Amino acid sequence: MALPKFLLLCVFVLLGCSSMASAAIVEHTFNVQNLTIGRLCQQQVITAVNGSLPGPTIRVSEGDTLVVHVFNKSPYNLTIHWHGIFQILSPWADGPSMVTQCPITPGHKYTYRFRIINQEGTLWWHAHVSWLRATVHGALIIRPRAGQSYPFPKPHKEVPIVLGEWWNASVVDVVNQALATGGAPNDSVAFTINGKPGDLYPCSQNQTYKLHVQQGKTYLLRIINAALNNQLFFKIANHNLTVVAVDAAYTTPTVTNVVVIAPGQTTDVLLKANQPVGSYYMAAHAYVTTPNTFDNTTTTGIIEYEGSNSTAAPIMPVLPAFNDTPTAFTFYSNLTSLEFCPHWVPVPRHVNEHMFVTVGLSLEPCGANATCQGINGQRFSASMNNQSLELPTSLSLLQAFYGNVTGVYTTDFPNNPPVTFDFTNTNLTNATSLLFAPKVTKLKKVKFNSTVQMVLQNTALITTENHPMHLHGFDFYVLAQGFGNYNKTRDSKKFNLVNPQRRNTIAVPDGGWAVIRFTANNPGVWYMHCHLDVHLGWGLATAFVVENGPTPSTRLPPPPKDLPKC
Ligand SMILES: *[C@@H]1O[C@H](CO)[C@@H](O)[C@H](O)[C@H]1NC(C)=O
Ligand SMILES: *[C@@H]1O[C@H](CO)[C@@H](O)[C@H](O)[C@H]1NC(C)=O
Ligand SMILES: *[C@@H]1O[C@H](CO)[C@@H](O)[C@H](O)[C@H]1NC(C)=O
Ligand SMILES: *[C@@H]1O[C@H](CO)[C@@H](O)[C@H](O)[C@H]1NC(C)=O
Ligand SMILES: *[C@@H]1O[C@H](CO)[C@@H](O)[C@H](O)[C@H]1NC(C)=O
Ligand SMILES: *[C@@H]1O[C@H](CO)[C@@H](O)[C@H](O)[C@H]1NC(C)=O
Ligand SMILES: *[C@@H]1O[C@H](CO)[C@@H](O)[C@H](O)[C@H]1NC(C)=O
Ligand SMILES: *[C@@H]1O[C@H](CO)[C@@H](O)[C@H](O)[C@H]1NC(C)=O
Ligand SMILES: *[C@@H]1O[C@H](CO)[C@@H](O)[C@H](O)[C@H]1NC(C)=O
Ligand SMILES: *[C@@H]1O[C@H](CO)[C@@H](O)[C@H](O)[C@H]1NC(C)=O
Ligand SMILES: *[C@@H]1O[C@H](CO)[C@@H](O)[C@H](O)[C@H]1NC(C)=O
Ligand SMILES: *[C@@H]1O[C@H](CO)[C@@H](O)[C@H](O)[C@H]1NC(C)=O
Ligand SMILES: [Cu+2]
Repeated sequence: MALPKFLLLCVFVLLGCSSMASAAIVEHTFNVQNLTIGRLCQQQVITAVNGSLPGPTIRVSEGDTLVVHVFNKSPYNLTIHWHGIFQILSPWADGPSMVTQCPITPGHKYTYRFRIINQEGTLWWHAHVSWLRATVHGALIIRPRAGQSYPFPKPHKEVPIVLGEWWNASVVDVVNQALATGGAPNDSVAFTINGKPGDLYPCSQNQTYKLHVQQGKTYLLRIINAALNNQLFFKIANHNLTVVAVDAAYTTPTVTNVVVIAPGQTTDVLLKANQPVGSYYMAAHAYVTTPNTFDNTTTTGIIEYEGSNSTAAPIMPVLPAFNDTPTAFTFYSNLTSLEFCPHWVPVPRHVNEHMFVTVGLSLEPCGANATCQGINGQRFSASMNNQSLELPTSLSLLQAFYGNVTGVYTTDFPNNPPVTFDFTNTNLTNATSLLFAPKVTKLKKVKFNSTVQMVLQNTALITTENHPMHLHGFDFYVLAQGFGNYNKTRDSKKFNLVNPQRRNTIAVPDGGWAVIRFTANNPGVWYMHCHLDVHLGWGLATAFVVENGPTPSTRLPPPPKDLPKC
């Protein structure tokens, strides 16, 4: 890509003198309730917000305060997470069930209230209990505050592209059945673009997302992967895309013809309508490397140029093979952050906490009366450093931290795995002595403002797999990533300490590793977990307990009066 050199740094414009415009309070009401919708030749009852799938798009400007009144009129316990929001001194609004709050029980309400500062771009909101986020989700778009602009030419239009995953069943039933049997849950039957499967699926001709474009104009697509359990390749026939941001952090503009996106991640791309007038498919299917069965279907939407013959068949892109790890790795590893943009911060140089954390699948011993349909007659589990997280049931972790309540969690999450072995050697896939992970509630406690570096190392236990690891409350820098076992001497030389990509969710390479670094400058309890819901439910998670700082403005505030009780 032959971009002028200056474009590789942040170039932004201050327009006029209106940058002092006062921050607004943006208020929404979420009615969360049953919605019956027709998909794939049948009627299905789903849980949805305000009667739509995806739910409402929230638009704010950086500096605004967002207030969302959530009325749970669904039959399920519910919480909402504001994925990627820093929640500075507002951890009570973060949302993961039993981590920062007890769930909102059916018939009750809770108001999430928080200020959005020092971040802009595409984020999203979703349910954070059971598998409800499959249908309870939507875009959360943070624009630059008044008087500021994007570090790229203003697009003609901005379009959220929410990628989802569909079951012809209640998703709560699907996960509950898996948890009851100890086996893997049923695969989904479709992927969706803005709630619609697209015309490759039966009965879906009129359920195909369509984007009308004008030749010569540029569109900002804000792509969100809201799928539960699958990373996705996304492509538009005959068009290149320019990546300008990921996870609400600007990137060096990078031209690509394919996007790979993991659940939890967002990718902002510029689409230039520079092709002959016509219709072009956008399409997505899974990026999967495990030997298991998976949803191998393809979702489509249509880019239709003004003046095109809409009865002609759109041109279809050729998606990478499902297991095309080289393409995924090239895309993921080539991104860098755009230096000196608004909200950009230099990489912290001094590390206080060095952690080496294995991530992967595990087993839970088959209990006396349990059904055990995992492998080897046991139950599936998943773990970090061989600890499989079990959430409390009577008090959230954050309430326990705030109230000094003992017996809810311990702070002995280990900085290293209990055994060092050849982590990615597939000969050890079935090594019984390494497979079983205890069910515990071990968290990692860190001092306020300390800098944490974590090597995330995938294991080959049961199977290697690309796990998208998400951290609540903070963005981290991704210093390096690679395949095989991380080697400190060799791989620390590869660290990008100048302009590494900044994210809240990192897809740790299949059978490989990634090194992340962040400064824990916000007190609270911050969940860290795999964003494949199947693995989250199996315990691939822990949390950081970030202690209070020295001043009133660095201490955890009391909970809001309406915080749900267990
Ligand atoms: C919502 O849907 C569930 C599952 O189909 C059903 O059990 C429940 O009765 C419905 N609730 C309402 C209020 O319609
Ligand atoms: C969509 O198509 C189906 C048949 O495939 C039809 O039953 C349904 O009424 C159509 N819906 C709309 C909104 O046109
Ligand atoms: C896409 O980018 C590649 C590499 O820069 C270039 O060779 C190709 O012509 C571009 N395609 C379109 C449709 O612009
Ligand atoms: C990596 O990104 C840069 C722009 O930052 C681009 O010039 C280069 O072609 C990309 N390389 C690959 C292999 O995609
Ligand atoms: C998807 O999987 C099914 C069943 O395993 C198989 O019959 C079908 O050919 C596969 N489709 C694609 C596109 O790979
Ligand atoms: C539109 O496309 C259809 C199918 O390819 C063709 O039959 C028809 O003549 C076209 N109409 C125009 C106005 O080009
Ligand atoms: C297994 O079932 C028996 C009979 O219902 C019961 O007495 C026993 O407590 C159960 N054991 C466990 C571990 O649940
Ligand atoms: C928790 O303990 C800290 C330090 O001992 C103390 O300052 C704080 O007041 C206690 N909080 C509660 C709610 O008891
Ligand atoms: C796996 O085991 C086979 C046979 O025991 C051996 O030849 C091979 O070198 C092993 N692979 C690794 C990566 O250790
Ligand atoms: C591990 O065990 C499973 C059966 O439990 C078997 O299918 C698989 O081939 C084994 N894998 C290796 C690498 O030995
Ligand atoms: C956090 O640490 C940095 C240096 O690492 C320091 O500049 C900053 O003032 C500290 N912040 C607070 C609130 O203590
Ligand atoms: C819903 O939440 C309440 C309050 O925490 C809890 O008692 C109940 O067991 C939960 N129900 C389910 C199905 O998890
Ligand atoms: Cu995972």
